[in-house]
Amino acid sequence: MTFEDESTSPSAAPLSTQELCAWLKAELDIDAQSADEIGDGNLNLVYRVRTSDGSVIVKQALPYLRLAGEGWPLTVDRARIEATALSLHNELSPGGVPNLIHFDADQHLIVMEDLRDHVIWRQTLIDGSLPAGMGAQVGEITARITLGTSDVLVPADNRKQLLKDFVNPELCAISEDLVFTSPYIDSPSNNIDDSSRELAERLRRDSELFAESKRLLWAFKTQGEALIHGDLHTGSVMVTDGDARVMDPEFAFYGPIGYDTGNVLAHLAFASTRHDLLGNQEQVKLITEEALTFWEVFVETIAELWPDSEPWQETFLARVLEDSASYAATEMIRRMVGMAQVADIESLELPQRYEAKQRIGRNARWLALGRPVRTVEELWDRAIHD
Ligand code: SR1
Ligand code: MG
Repeated sequence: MTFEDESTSPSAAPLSTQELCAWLKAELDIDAQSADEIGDGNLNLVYRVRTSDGSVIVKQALPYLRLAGEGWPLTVDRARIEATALSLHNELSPGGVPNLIHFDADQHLIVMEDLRDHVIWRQTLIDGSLPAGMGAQVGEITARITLGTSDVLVPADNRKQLLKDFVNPELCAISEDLVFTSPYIDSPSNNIDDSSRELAERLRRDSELFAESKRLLWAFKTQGEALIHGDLHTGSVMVTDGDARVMDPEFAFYGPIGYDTGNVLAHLAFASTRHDLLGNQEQVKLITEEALTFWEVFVETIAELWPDSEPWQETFLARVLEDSASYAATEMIRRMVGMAQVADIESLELPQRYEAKQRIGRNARWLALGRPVRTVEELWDRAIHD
């Protein structure tokens, strides 16, 4: 399903909760009784709306970044991208994402299923309540939505239409800047404190790493392999016993598949590093299992979907694995010194927070500049090395 963004003058004002309930009743015949803003993301407002028989989630995109306010304008087209991606992801990986109930192009509102029994995967990784098997599910979903939108499985004219539908320049520009550029320069968007100052200064002098990051930026901009999620971290996944759902695909665009897989592995490495520094070896073991099965099931699912007429599956997987190492590295670095840091590390006290950032910085450099990885075990060992 595709959606047109028909609006001409995006509203800068959030709907009040009363206006939102009235709108849901009038437009969608949803018996909305009350609404609370529950979002803690960087981009949008998110409401839980109680109805007579349950609840729904409503996400509103305003023409600026929630994190920064009106001083950082941002296209509301991100709501169309997210709704279109959710709908397509649900076709490619049924039950792998929240159900889309409605998209409104005028209000830039997405109404979707409320996953009330689920919690953010990152939270469970931090507090040790991690349900088993989530890595495997995310591996399968990632394989289905990437290979399923790639030229390997989609006829050329359909794929070209998808490429057009998912041109996402403003959100890509955020990643191009925050992931591949700012961490290596003295940028006002960086977030440096006593735990990261040394690392940030070292990064600014590291011309070899900067050159590699620039090479990866070029690949990020030019390798339109598949419709990738574009922000696939452990905060973009909701989990409960036996069920994982990938959400928030507003950064989706045609890019390198290894960007998604590398992001998942980087964020699992954050959680593992946290627990290692806190002496929770049992958690390190569980997270390692999640990381390795994420990749294993990603590979199995690719093998299951791969057509016999394409005799280069091994080359494809070797390339995605190498790219995963590279993009895990850029993600590890940007979350240590750049904007939008991660609770896995930020909630550590000093000196562990300092040690975590030093370690993650070293490991990222090894992932990016060491000889190419050949196995996921090798990738993971480098990502969590102490
Ligand atoms: C300016 S938005 C900051 C970050 O939040 C999103 O989750 C993306 O990771 C983005 O880079
Ligand atoms: Mg997000």
